[in-house]
Amino acid sequence: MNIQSKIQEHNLKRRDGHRFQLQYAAELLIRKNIDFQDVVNKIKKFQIAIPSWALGTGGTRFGRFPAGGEPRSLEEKIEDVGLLNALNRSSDSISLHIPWDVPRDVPALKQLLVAHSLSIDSVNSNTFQDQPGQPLSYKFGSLCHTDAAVRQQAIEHNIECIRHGKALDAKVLTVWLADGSNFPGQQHFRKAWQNTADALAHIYKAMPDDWRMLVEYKPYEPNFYSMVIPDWGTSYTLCQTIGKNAQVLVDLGHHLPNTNIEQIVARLMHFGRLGGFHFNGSMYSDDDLTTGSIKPYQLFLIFNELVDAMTDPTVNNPSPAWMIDASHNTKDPLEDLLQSVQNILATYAKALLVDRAALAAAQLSNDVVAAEELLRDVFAIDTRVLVAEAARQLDGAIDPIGVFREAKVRETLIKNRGAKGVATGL
Ligand SMILES: [Mn+2]
Repeated sequence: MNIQSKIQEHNLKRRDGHRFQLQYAAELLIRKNIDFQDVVNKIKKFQIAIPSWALGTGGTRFGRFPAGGEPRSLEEKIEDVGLLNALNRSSDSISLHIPWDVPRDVPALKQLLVAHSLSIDSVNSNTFQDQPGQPLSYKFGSLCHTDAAVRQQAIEHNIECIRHGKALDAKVLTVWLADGSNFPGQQHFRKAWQNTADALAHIYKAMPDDWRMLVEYKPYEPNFYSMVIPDWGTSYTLCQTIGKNAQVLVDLGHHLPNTNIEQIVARLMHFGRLGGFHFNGSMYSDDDLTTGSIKPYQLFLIFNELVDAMTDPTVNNPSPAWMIDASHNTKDPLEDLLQSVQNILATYAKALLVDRAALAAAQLSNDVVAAEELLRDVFAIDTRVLVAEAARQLDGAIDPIGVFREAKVRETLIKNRGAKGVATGL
């Protein structure tokens, strides 16, 4: 299938409707003294990594209903992300999970990445499962384990991840630990923290100087009494202990209900330690739904803080790594990812439209209503046309899901790969 000709054909069909909406948006921005093309250029630059594990159908512990045509190898995962990127021009990299995505033929993979204009963004270690043939079990933890031999095995696994990542020119190691306890008294909290800090420091030393280690937190699950890294504060203290290239990773689903995530984001950027972001949507906690599907206003408030810090020259925070971390058990995984990216970019675009000088003035004079109205006004603007225009200018699709369906992508994938395939690692 030649997706590029399908995109052109489709854009031509939608040209008039797109121009009509674009004209209105451009006029609106002129009235707000905002340079339209400047906003579009910023959207074009905002690239969101796709995780290899989100390309297949996810399951719950009750069941799994495959979409069919799922990628059976790392090569096929690269092809799927290449397709997404051709459609939306905003997903130019992939996050790998080791050992699910251990690269076999590195030169061939590199060629395939170049052919699809993709790169490897990060490698994610996995010490939350036992792998076949693994000598020691992670049942009672990995980097925090009471037994030094288990900790050593987990350290070596992370170093192996760095090795695979180096071979494919990645620059980020993401560490999420399932370590914790299920019952009171089970774990010595202070010793568990110290073991984890010492082990992370070991792994950090094995990392090249231009790499970053992202330390993810999560309040509960799979352990339900305590997690060793339950919150951003614990991640932050670990990162401070390890070194400047260790930074906190915020996963939107890794918070207790009603947590003020936008404030966490602001704090971390103020301290220069927001290293990365895992986008997803949630109703309760780690639901891994489509980004922006349940609480779009919260996503906007988060982006408002991100943009505020990113445009403030006094903030010294490295450019965060943007990634999706979601799972889809009812939607077509590729359509879900296209929706997620569109929601992320449209929300980012809204945050770019906030009048920061007026907001600062309203805050300074404690004009609560004026400050809130500045945000509400921008939130109500439909910015999807700006996202579509950014994609169009880069030869992507005005309506990526529309092309995906018109080109019968899923049907073709099922024909080529089979209906029952299960994406590796899932
Ligand atoms: Mn995550």
